[in-house]
Amino acid sequence: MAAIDLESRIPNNVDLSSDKRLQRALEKWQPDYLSWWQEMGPVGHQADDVYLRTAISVEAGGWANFGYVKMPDYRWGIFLSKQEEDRRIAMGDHKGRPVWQEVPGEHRATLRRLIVTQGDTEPASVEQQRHLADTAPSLYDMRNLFQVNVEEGRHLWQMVYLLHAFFGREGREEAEAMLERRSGDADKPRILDAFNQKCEDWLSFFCFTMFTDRDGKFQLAALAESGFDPLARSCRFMLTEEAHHLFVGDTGVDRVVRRSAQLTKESKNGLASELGGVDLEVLQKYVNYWFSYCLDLFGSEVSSNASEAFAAGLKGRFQEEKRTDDHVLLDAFKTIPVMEDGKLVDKTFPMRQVLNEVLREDYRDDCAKSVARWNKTLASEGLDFQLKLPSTRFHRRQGLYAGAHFDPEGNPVDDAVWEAKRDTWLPTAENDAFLRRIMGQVLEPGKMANWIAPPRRGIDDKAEDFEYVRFH
Ligand code: BYC
Ligand code: FE
Ligand code: FE
Repeated sequence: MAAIDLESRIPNNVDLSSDKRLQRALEKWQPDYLSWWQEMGPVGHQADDVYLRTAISVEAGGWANFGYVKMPDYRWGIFLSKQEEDRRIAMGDHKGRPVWQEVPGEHRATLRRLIVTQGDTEPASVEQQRHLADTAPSLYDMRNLFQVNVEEGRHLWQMVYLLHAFFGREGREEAEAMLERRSGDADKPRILDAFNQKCEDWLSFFCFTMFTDRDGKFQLAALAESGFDPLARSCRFMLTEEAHHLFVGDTGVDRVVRRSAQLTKESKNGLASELGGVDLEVLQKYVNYWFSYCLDLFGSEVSSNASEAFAAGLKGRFQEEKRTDDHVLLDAFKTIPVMEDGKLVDKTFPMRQVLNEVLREDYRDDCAKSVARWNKTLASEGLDFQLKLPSTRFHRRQGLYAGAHFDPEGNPVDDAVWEAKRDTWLPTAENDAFLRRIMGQVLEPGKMANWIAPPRRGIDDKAEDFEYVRFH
């Protein structure tokens, strides 16, 4: 593996200096990226010193290097995890053959589409989160927001490297287009729906990092199994950073849950909102909203795209190599309920056609573990309220269930029931407005907004009143 080159304009471990054409092309993209960051990155804090970690090596611990950095000076680099010797394709029609170090010609279009879709989500999330510092509940949280933002920026670099290095002129054009699309823009939206939704309050931010970044975990894990080795190695390293994003979301929701429980108990009528907190029923609605949008990110239950990507060895299942089946899946089947004449009827499909659903179920089970932890928090505060994940059929915009309405238990309901109930299942404009009212910015080191409990410990073991952001 190439040594880490931290001195060059683009820190990397891909031996960029030995490929002058590629290096020049990426150095040409770099100022465009930086202008995008200035224009669409965190608003109002580009000159502040933020206590950030920067990836400087792919060795254990080498990616957790802490220090004060102004965000535009963050060293966005390209890091691939170590090359595995004699690595073989783990699944599909080419199973057992050596992995590719170059793009296999016949799979070029499929691979490009996967990389572009992955890449597009990274800047999209930065755009969605750009105003959140204005209402940060503490310096600790503001710092975590910025950490997530700079790392999503680095994830874009990682995909842009692959496009530039392996896809020629088309790849360079795709890299430019990454900086032209805008989250929520009517004319040039981001590719996937959840990345065009507003994320303007901190409960939404925690749900986003809990549920949307978790889609990232599962998609990256599936691409980490890719037979296209540079993609697999990119995703493997990105996953190490992703763990912190998930921590921010999972513990963020948990802290809201704890505080809501406390305020519920203290209030006269058993409503946290009386004391400026988030009611647990309202919290449940945000869980419903973000979980359902994120389920859509897995694509349709029955998908020929997914089937082809698996057959070609480009995208595996979650932890493909740990599974004990044949990894070819030509003799495997899966039964899924489909809608027929307004009723759910079980239908059996060849396994390769329903791999999006297989990944979505693994994702759902992972989400359920966090919900169980939040419910433990509620119990430890003495409340018997329980949060629940809705059915994977609830409020879907993509796939088999998109055309019909379902209640959170997954039962089909007609339009009238849906209209009557939707405001009890999903956030309303009033809920959004209430969150905006209670969420004011808190800048004093060690202080925490009223609606959220403090974290268990600081970042990098810092004391509670550590100055995670120094303002200029
Ligand atoms: N919104 O066969 P189908 C992350 C389109 S998150 C809009 O059902 P397929 C991160 C689809 O593109 C991880 N459109 O789906 C998290 C297709 O369009 P075309 C991101 C959608 O292809 C937080 C058509 O519908 N990575 O990293 O099997 C912060 C039929 O598609 C949606 C990836 O997604 C949707 N939700 O699966 C920062 C990995 N769903 O081509 C970062 C790469 C589907 O017919 N992407 N469509 O025009 C993929 O593996 C696949 O493209 C998908 C879709 C899983 C997304
Ligand atoms: Fe990412
Ligand atoms: Fe992330």
